[in-house]
Amino acid sequence: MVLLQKINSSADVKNLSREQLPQLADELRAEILRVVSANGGHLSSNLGIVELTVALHAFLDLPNDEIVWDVGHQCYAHKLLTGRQAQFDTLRQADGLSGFPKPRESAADAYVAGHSSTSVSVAVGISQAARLQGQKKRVYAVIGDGAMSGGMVYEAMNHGGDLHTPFTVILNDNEMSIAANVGAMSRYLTRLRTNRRYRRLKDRVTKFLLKRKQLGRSLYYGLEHFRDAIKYFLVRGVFFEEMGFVYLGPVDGHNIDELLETLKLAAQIDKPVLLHVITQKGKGYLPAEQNPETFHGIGSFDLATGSTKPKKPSYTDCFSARLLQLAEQDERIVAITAAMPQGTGLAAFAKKFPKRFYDVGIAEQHMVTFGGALALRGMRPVAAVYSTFLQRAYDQLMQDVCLAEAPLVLAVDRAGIVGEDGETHQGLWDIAMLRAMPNMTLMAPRDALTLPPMLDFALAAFRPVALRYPRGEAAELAEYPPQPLVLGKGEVLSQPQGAQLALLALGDMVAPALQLQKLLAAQQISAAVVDLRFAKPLDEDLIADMAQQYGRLLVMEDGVRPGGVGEGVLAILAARQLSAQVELAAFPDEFVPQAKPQQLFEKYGLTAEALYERVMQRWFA
Ligand SMILES: Cc1ncc(C[n+]2csc(CCOP(=O)(O)OP(=O)(O)O)c2C)c(N)n1
Repeated sequence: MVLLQKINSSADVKNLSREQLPQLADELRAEILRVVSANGGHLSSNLGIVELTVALHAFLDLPNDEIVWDVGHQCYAHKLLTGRQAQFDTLRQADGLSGFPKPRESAADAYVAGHSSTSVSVAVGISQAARLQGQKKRVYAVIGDGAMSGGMVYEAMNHGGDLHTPFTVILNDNEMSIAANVGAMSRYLTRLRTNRRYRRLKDRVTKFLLKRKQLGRSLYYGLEHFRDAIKYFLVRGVFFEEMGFVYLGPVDGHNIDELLETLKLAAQIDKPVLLHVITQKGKGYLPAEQNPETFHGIGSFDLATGSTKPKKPSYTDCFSARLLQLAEQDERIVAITAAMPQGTGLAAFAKKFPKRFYDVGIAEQHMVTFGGALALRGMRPVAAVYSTFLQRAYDQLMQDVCLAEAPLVLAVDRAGIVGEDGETHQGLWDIAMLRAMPNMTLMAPRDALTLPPMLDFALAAFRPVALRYPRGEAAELAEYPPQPLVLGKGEVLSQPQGAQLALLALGDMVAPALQLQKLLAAQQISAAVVDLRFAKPLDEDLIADMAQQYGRLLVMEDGVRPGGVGEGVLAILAARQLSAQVELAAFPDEFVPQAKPQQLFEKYGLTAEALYERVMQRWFA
């Protein structure tokens, strides 16, 4: 790391000669590979954007100018160039460097990011603030072609293009979202990219017209193509131009000289600019180049071979397998993802039933309303989405699903603690969010065995139903096989004679509740255990019964306390004027930082051991 170790800020990058910049890029790549192979992280996106990051640091007047990274998962090289090399080994670990931009971590990070398609709005906001305060600065939103499938980008371009204040959108086009990119905009970008094809097409059509004099259908189509070819040849980026942006590019995003020239040109333009940069995801590491999707976000892996550790079956796998079985039996079943076919377990469905599978792009709002309409016209849509990204679609869920009474099934994956991706990715708000919605049903399986019957139930319920389950390995509580489901009814798993308290747990918290029961039993304290199964509607009668029988309730959930099932239990007791002592085991009203899931359960006192201490202290000291 001859050059990299001398770099503390972009001023140091500017001190390098142009000839040294490619070497700096190589060193950055090596460092990213070293740390991501150990810690896991967003590899492919970071490898692909190294030269662009170097060029930005070599050219911009940072930190006066500002870079807004969309999603932010591609900011590793930026972190390494802005005084964070010494901490880079702590990437994505507890108390370590975040895998995303974080202004609290460094002033070089312009804005928080993690959720897609916000960068243009942020750039418009920052550039307008500068204008209003009489400051001179240029703001650069760096956004991927995948993130360009998110609707917010067009709201922001519609607004920002009309304001005329100069700022630059750098479109980092690698033809990939996490999976292959989808949609009309993606096709349009391909047309811009393959501009040379149009030139050839124009030549071909001209020859065709000259050689053949006969008229008819083929000539008609020939003329159509000819007109398109001319249009795209002459007015590149016409869409962006119409939105008020000067379109520059496409530029080779791995050629630093070319990037620097174009950045210079862009900075001279006194209008919003869209600079189209072509990159390769995973660039420079063969396994990632060959398989950019697997290496998009990855756990630790063997650097020499690119191989990862085999994973144990997850809740996602369970969901995926059951949905396939159900779809074989019912042709009305349709699966929808917002750009995450692999992560949500829908890739197998897509392969088997391509006609009944939709990847809508990074468009959770559209996904929900689209799913609602499918559902109300006789299809059985299942939209699989990570809890954190479902937040995007709050209003669509409320209006276009719950109010519309659309029987959409939501498979809410990565619900609860997500871990190393940190604050932006924890799935801690879906319970509170969905519990507030009339007509919604929210269920949570306790293990791999109870997930399939819940999915069956959800599809048969003919109402809006969400099924939430966490990231990672699924518990398997073979001692407690699934019991028939009844809407809004919990299940008493264990009710020993003379129990002194009841543990009411939701979903993945049932396993620790059973563990806690054992820890208490070792002290001759016997506890009943209830799997709530439904977070909405809550089983009011069962909860009231438990309160009356035992007088002490511990409510366990892996979501935030405000609006959670614990508060729901308190509301039921208040409404029925029952007095019981209630302990709420939930995440507090705060953003939960990055760490391994187990570390976070320990930190927030939500392991069986920590709850044992809490129960003993409060009730049995
Ligand atoms: C609202 C939202 N939905 C889904 C995601 C998950 N996600 C993270 S990165 C990504 C793909 C981004 O593709 P692109 O913008 O092209 O960047 P690249 O990784 O290809 O550089 C997706 C879908 C997200 N971050 N935010």
